[in-house]
Order: sequence, then structure tokens, then C-alpha cells
Amino acid sequence: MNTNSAVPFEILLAERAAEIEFLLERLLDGRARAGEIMRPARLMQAIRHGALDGGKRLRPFLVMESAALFSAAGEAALRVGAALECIHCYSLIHDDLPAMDDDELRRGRPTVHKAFDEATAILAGDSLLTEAFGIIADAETELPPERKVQLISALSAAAGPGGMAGGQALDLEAEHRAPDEEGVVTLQAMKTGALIRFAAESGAIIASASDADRERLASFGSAIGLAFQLADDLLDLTADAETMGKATGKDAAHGKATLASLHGIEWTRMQLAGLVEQANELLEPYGEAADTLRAAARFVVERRS
Ligand code: GRG
Repeated sequence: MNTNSAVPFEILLAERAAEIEFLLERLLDGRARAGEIMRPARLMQAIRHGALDGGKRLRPFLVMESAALFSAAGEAALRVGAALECIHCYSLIHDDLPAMDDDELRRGRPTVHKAFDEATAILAGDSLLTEAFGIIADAETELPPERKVQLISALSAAAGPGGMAGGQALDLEAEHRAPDEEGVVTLQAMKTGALIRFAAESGAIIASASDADRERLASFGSAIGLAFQLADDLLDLTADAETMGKATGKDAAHGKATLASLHGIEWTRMQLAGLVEQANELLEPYGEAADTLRAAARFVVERRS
């Protein structure tokens, strides 16, 4: 039984985001941890600027809700969600750098390299990436060691050269040599989809669910990951910068073809509906217990920022 079915999705998301904010605030304070020498104040300020007080916290939400599906909600899922959010925030900080997307605005605030400087922004991203694995490995993440190793391994695959970082490399190449449609799908599955896939899959790992459940949740994550990117492309075509808290129309300005710009708004909306259907089919075996994940799939395609 899903006890949350009466609560509107946006409220649930905001509640989880507040839990994540509270934990990140503690994890990213300036205190040196065991084995460390000290944490430089300016670097910590830049890290906190890039990671705190902003964002929908959708990826940690998916970690927590996929764990809850197998009755494993709790502190460990929250900490894995915080670790994943650190990686997401690092990717945004680095993506905004002049060498990449060169953005001045993120989450309605100056990007980290604008508020600080480029070198500090690079180091803030590096720190968040490294910290993520430390958070999972830490004794406070109360999971059996083999589960932690599985999480670290899956997160590394999702974030590294065969996942998000590789997808970003393909994206940079695409500015010089336009990929075909299959190439665009692969690029997006890596750049944006891999972390969302991990978010959904990780709940099954945390809960020691069966391999079949893990695969099913990972496929659900892939479907909504692709939907997330398609919705983002649609917003890039249609939304204004004030609503988004970041620049829009950038893909077109860079001459970058997206599936939405190639096929048009109507086609994209149909694809989004198909992906929600696919996500729902994957959740079929879990009945009402998966209602919050179903609502998450709808939110991903209907979001306005
Ligand atoms: C620099 C290694 C490296 C990777 C960058 C994430 C990424 C890869 C690039 C970001 C470019 C971008 C805007 C992609 C569209 C999808 C996306 C990740 C949007 C931002 O995620 P949200 O909407 O952001 O979840 P909030 O602010 O809510 O956390």
C-alpha cells in the first residue's frame, strides 16, 4: 500500500528535498573529517554555493522512493541520494564553465565560476565528485559492505567515461560533427540518463532486491531519463530563462540538433507520452506501492522548470 498516494507529488518532492538539504548542509560543512588535514574556507564556500539551497533534488527523490518500494526507505537511502546529488551538482558546476557550456546563471543564481573563479569552480566540482563516493563508503551509511561496493561500482559506471562524463564528451563532439538520431539517443542516455537510471536502480541495490527487480528499476530509470532529456529539450525550445533559472534557447544558438528540434514539438509530446506509458508498464508488478514513482514519471514530462 502506498501511504503517500493522497499527498500531491510536488509536496512529497519538496519534503524529500528538505531532508536532502538538511543532510547536505551537514555533509558539506567546513569541518575536516577523519584522515583529512583541513578544508579551505573559500573552496567550501564555492562547494556550498554549487550544492546547497537549490534544485529540485529529483535524483535523490528517486533513490529514496525506489528504496521505499522495497520497504528500505531510511537514512541509508537518504545518504545515497545525497551522494548522487553531489555528483549531479558537480556536473552542473563543470557544465557551466567557459570551456563547456559557458553559462552565467544556474538555479537563478550566478554560476560557481562567476561567483568565485574558474579554478575554484573546477576544484569545487572535483571535490563534490570525490565526496560522493566517500559518503557511500562512510560508516554512517549503514549498509552491508557488499551493497556499498555495488552502489559505488554502479555510480562510478553512471558518472564516468561510459556514462555522464562520456556523454558530455560526445555532446562537445556533436558541436563539430552532428550525430545521427541513434547517436543523439546514445549521447543523451549517457549525459543525462545514466544518473537517473542509477537513481532508480540504487533503491533496489540498497534494499537487496532481486536481480530482476534491480533490472526492472534500472529500465524504469532509463525510460524516465530519456523523457527527462526530451522534456528539457522541449523547455529549451519553449520556456523563458526566468522560469528555468538558467539560459534557454542554447541548443539552437549552438547549432545543436536535439530530438525535439529535429522532429518538432508535437512529435516530442507523443514520445513523452509513450515513455510514461513504458515507465508505467515496468512498474506494473508493484501495484499501488509504485504510485509515487508513477507520479515521478508524470512530473518529469510535465515539469515547467
Ligand atoms: C560536466 C561531466 C560533466 C557533465 C555534465 C548534467 C550535464 C552533464 C550537463 C547539464 C546540461 C543540461 C542542462 C542537461 C539537461 C538535463 C539536466 C541535467 C538538467 C538539469 O537537471 P535538473 O533539472 O536540475 O534536475 P536541478 O537544478 O533541479 O537540480
